Amino acid sequence: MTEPQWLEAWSAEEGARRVGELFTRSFEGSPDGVWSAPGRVNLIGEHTDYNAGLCLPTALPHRTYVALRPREDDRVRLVSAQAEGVWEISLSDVAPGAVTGWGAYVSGVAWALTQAGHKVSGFDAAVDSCVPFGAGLSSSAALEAAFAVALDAVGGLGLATSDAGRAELVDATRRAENEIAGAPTGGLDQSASLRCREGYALLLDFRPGLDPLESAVPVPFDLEPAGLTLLVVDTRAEHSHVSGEYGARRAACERAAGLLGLASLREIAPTLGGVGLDRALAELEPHDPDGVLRRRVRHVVSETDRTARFADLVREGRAADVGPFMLASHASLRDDYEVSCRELDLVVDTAVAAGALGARMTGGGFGGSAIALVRRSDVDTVVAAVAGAFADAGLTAPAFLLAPPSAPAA
Ligand code: GAF
Repeated sequence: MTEPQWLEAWSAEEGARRVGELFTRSFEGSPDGVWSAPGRVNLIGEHTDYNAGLCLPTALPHRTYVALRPREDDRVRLVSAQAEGVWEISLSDVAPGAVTGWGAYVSGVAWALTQAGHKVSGFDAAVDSCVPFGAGLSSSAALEAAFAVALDAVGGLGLATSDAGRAELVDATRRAENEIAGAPTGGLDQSASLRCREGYALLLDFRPGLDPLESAVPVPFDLEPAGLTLLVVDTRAEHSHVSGEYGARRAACERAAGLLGLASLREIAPTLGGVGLDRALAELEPHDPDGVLRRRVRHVVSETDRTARFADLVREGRAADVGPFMLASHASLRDDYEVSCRELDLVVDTAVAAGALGARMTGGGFGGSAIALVRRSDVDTVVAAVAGAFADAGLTAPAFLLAPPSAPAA
């Protein structure tokens, strides 16, 4: 069998060298600076962000790098090591529905900052990334967040220097993705890329109106003392959130909340003293002949509960005990939310059979990546078992990453 493929993160120096050279080859002169932002893994709390629920991501060591120089006019010119040619637009032409291609994620950030009242000029920029693309590890959010901190710095906006300011940058990057790139995502990925901290997971609470201290609470996440590690498996089954399935899940949740007369499904959470789950499911029954709405609701409500309990265990230094919550999350996403796929299920089943303490899909699903909590001494065994299972099933070979909780956009 061929050797398993590991995706290593670049050092900051390598990332800066790559985009610096690409900038100089593509545009005259040098960039004003280099900025970068990480992809993320979500430990638990999936499809809860757009339901005002809880999520618990960490930032990856894998980052997207941007070398940028502002311009006098409002022209944007972009090159990427991952794309052909120069992507160009004038900022005055950026509007919902008017932009196509990967530059939508970038020009959308400039547009959203302008909408929020900031002055943003045009720019030339070069991009390169070691965040695997289309792998459910937030390569889009890493791109948006790297540009958010770059435009913040060259425009002297001063937002990236405080967590409250970073929360504003999250809003801008989320609007870029929703309104300009057209992906109806919920803000988890942008929050993780801009607000996570090295050595910590971030307990995100998406109830509207919370102040920054309440909406993102860092939770120390150090697996070393327990002899554990977090293994990420990129299944190579590509996914996209611009496609209809993600939007359909979101629409079903909004419909269920509307039928129940609630602002969001979070109000069902037992811990908030809102309506109980059983009562909500009974109320939905007459509107839900095939049971789909009730399954979606059951996932969302139980997932926020699992996330709170997972975070409590981590706070108590009991990360070795979170495995059952990971497995329950995966089962709920597979059976009730129906966003898993054959490749993700194969990783989870194989990793657990080979000794992982827990495993689950991470991110939006329909492809992408899974995570496994593994004793350090078992990593090679689990990796070999997963690679072998993919080969036996005739699937494209997966790739593997290690995910120590890393630093945010800077
Ligand atoms: C994707 C989305 F971008 C997030 O907003 C979130 O909904 C996630 O899927 C599922 O938890 O990553």
